[in-house]
Amino acid sequence: MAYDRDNRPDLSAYWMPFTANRQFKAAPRLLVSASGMHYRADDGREVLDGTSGLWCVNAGHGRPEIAAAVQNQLMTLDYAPSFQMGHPIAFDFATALAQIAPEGLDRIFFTNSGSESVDTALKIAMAYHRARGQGQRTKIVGREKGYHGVGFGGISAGGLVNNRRLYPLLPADHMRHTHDPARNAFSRGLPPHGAELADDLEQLIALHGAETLAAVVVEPVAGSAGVLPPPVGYLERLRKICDAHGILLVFDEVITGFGRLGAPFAGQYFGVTPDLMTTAKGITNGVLPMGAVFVRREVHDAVVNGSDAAMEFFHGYTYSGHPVSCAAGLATLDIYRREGLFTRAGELAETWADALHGLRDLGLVTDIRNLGLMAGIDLAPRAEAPGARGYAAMVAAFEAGILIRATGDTLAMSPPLIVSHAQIDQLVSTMRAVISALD
Ligand code: PXG
Ligand code: PLP
Repeated sequence: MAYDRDNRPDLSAYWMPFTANRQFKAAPRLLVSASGMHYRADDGREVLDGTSGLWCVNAGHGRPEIAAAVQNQLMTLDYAPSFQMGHPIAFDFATALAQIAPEGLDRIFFTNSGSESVDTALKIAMAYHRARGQGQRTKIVGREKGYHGVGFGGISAGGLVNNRRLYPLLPADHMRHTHDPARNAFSRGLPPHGAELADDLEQLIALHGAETLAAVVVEPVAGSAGVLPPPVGYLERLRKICDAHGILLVFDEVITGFGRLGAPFAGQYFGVTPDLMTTAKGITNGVLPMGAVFVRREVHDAVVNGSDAAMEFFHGYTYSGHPVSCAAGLATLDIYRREGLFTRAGELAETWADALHGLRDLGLVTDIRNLGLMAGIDLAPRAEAPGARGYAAMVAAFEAGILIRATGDTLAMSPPLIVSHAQIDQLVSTMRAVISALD
């Protein structure tokens, strides 16, 4: 059935995720099709995708190569059991991922989402320590403002209060976040100040004892919290402290993975290699659910060779390594490679930064941050109504023909890596008009 403004679906049954349901259903925004850099809304308008969907459609929409690979796989082997049985394309996809992975992270565990990747990585970290006789290492260190999905492991490591406050959590503690507009406002790229915040980890070690800590989990660039690039030297410092205390370092690359910064992964961009890396989203260009945990070979070997049990690791999903998702993933990697999309964000980064920082004269704008093809713009909150101005900006931007994200009063953009210079201009000039018109 073709939907349009006069022929809308019944909205009542679907309980929408991370959505103000009552507000949305009173004034819905429906997307009905997509191609290349654009969505089409149900009133027929084209909307330029400034967010790669939800940070996932890195090669743009409606790629025929992916559609063909998916159709072919569906008709060849639509599903096969993932436990105690294998199918070739899952092995092929893992091999292809290992080839683009940061140095040494060449063992791959498949999941279906970023949330599952994070929970899986935490279990691997704990299994690793146990296999080495350090089973008391079960606590997790995360960071304020961190987003690691919505599983119980991910919300425990995460640092967003609304995602945590209602639930019992796993043992975890948190470093301070690195957002410091007083010292770093309007930095281009990495903020100069704040590497010393990594020393919070030393304090948590002093408080808890290193022998109780399993893993430190951070986004190399915090995404959901409003695009927070790490201070110069910060990630290096975390790596050093983890090494000194036998704590595993997990980079959550669900957003930064697959070319967002101008390298396949942020670990490569920063020259800092984690022990585990969680991914999802761009792994299939967002077209089918899939995630993967990349594991340093020694960590894998310690678990897999460190146990006499026939089954070394009691974990997995019905759809781990789903053949159709693997087909989508292999076709996606082909596109990324063939079209140079792993490095395109680096080629555009200066243009992107110039265009964005051109907005700094707007009275409501209190900070602008950028890295690769990510951007965060902070607006001064309305008195007594935090988040209202950001939400109004998102709605106005959509009406003006661009899709952006708002988290509180921070506006985020992360366009597909195929974005043109003219489309960058359109995104930023529309943002200028939208922000200028806000009350
Ligand atoms: N880790 C990170 C770093 C993420 O950004 C997840 C884990 C969870 O992935 P799944 O696939 O379970 O959603 C994410 C997801 C936004 C936004 O605009 C961000 C995400 C998802 C939806 C919206 O802030 N990140
Ligand atoms: N709940 C029940 C009753 C199940 O049988 C299963 C899987 O067999 C699950 C949950 C887990 O589902 P999944 O493997 O898709 O995560």
